[in-house]
Amino acid sequence: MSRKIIITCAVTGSVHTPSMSAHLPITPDQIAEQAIEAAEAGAAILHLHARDPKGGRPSFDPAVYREFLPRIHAATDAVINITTGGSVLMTIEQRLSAAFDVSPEMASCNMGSINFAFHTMLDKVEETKYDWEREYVERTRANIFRNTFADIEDLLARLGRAHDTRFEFECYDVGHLYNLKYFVDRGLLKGPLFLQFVMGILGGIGPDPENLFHMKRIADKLFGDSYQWSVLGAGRHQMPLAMQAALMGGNVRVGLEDALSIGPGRLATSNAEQVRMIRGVLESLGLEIATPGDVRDMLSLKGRQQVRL
Ligand code: KMH
Ligand code: ZN
Repeated sequence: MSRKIIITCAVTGSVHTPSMSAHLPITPDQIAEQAIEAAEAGAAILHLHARDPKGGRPSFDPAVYREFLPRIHAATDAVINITTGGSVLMTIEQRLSAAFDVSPEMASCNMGSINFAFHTMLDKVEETKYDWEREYVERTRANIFRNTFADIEDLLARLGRAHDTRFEFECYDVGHLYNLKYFVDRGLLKGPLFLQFVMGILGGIGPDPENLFHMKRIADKLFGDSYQWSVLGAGRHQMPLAMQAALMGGNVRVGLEDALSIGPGRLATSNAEQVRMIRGVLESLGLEIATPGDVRDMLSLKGRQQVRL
């Protein structure tokens, strides 16, 4: 039997702003429509953030999440994965509020504090659509994306153990693998683990192919064969790193949260376009695409009936 590969689609995120691409979903309708289309195209996991419908700022408001999550839940079988990273301007409690409200099958868990900077992203945009955009990206120059050991321990207890939510463990550098091992050794989380190697963020590990080999080598050493892994390459590194991951036995994450383009100089017109592109590549390599049901088995998820939607 051929290996089944998980496609995660990260639909909108909090890095990009509306002026960077007209195709970035902002309103609840747009987020729901693009997420549903991405699931139909083959994404088994949908990683979701919310945005203020007026102006597109990242939002933590559970009420805004509730304007699109029930529609996605009703229209697809996809595993809903809610961010706990939120955005650079949110407090830790704000970042967690939607996940506590919805009790999802999966949520992100960021494995360490880093400089997470994207202050150059609007350099080539002459005029922004909204006032907040320039100040927002500029603030990331001095920002620390906070995920201390205490923060992570709290998240594992209050969401992992209390809600039986499993995590997409986002590892932005090799040290984050050791941080995860610290929690595994203390029995603070349940397997099977799902690691997301995040590559190409300014402040994290670079998007070089040899870094992916190294991350994988160290993860093998720390976790043996008791983990699943995936790669998220930022910007133009998205597709090349996804292809490398697939060839190395890993899973892939695409979506407009991480990259707005679909090729040199060409904006993706939707999340589904990226999903269809990587799916075509994977199938041409003889790989089978995991269904949401496969993912529930592979990651021992609690099931969609347990989600409060
Ligand atoms: N956009 C990714 C690089 C989260 O949502 O928790 C970071 C991310 C964090 O996905
Ligand atoms: Zn995210």
